[in-house]
Amino acid sequence: MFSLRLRPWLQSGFQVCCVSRHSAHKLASLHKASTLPQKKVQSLIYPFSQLDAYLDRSVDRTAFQLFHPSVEDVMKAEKLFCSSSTHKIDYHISAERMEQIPAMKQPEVCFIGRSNVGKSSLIKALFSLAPEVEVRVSKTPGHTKKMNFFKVGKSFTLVDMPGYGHRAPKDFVDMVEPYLYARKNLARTFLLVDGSVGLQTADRIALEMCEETRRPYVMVVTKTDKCGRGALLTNLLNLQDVVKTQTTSCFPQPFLVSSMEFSGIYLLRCFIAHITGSIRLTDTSQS
Ligand SMILES: Nc1nc2c(ncn2[C@@H]2O[C@H](COP(=O)(O)OP(=O)(O)O)[C@@H](O)[C@H]2O)c(=O)[nH]1
Ligand SMILES: [Mg+2]
Repeated sequence: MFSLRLRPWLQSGFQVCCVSRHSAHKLASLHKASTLPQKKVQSLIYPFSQLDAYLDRSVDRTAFQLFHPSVEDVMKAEKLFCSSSTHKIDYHISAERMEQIPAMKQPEVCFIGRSNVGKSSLIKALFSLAPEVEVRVSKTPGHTKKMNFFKVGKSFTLVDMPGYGHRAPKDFVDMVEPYLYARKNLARTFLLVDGSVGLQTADRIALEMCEETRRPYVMVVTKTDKCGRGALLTNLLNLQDVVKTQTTSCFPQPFLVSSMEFSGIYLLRCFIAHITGSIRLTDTSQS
């Protein structure tokens, strides 16, 4: 089913046009990735498809594929992540306190998670079609000490939050928590957990805090390239169980991403475009 839908789009010359002095990652655009074998392309777009075959038949797959846009929609969303003279993607401001952040009209999405979970790397991958946008990726935990705001044209703002946990609990209490409670235009929070180590105590605390705010949030499972399939599946099913039994504001579908291998990046772009009202999905049926 996938092949019938994917190939015509990828071969039709439908291209996302990005003009940049900096060179983009070779997988930044789905169109470029399409030169890879079909199965690989499918797992890059829909990472769950790669795990599906290894799950017991008794496991309910519905929650893993709630958001399953067509390739056409994924392509449409990709355009939004390209900078142009009329649609500038750029670093906007940094702030250490809520009072320092100006009110903004456009919807906002923020990325939270433990230090080193891969927040900045994920944002860098999302913005890889605009490689001139500077997103700092740290080698040492706790690098991001400020809330960093990035504007995506007039469509939405994306916020890289300071990490919590190791060496940075204060930043979290001082910045992240007040932001999650008070930010009016916050459309979605993305809570990142490291797929190679599974849910940690600090992740559970963040999850509880997200629940307390009662604002919609989504789990993103990072670094899916880093561990074996068995460990990833165990961590994913454990997380899924927690989401199902202990949350009310969490979107039931966890998003699987590898910023290193680019899997899940296209789907996440499409989800962000969708929930910020930046694109209208043409087809939400299974592809
Ligand atoms: N293998 C692998 N490593 C990653 C991935 N994403 C981030 N990393 C590494 O994890 C470390 C922390 O990443 P960073 O994005 O700075 O985390 P942050 O503190 O949450 O912003 C860096 O050394 C990254 O290179 C990924 O998808 N796969
Ligand atoms: Mg960071």
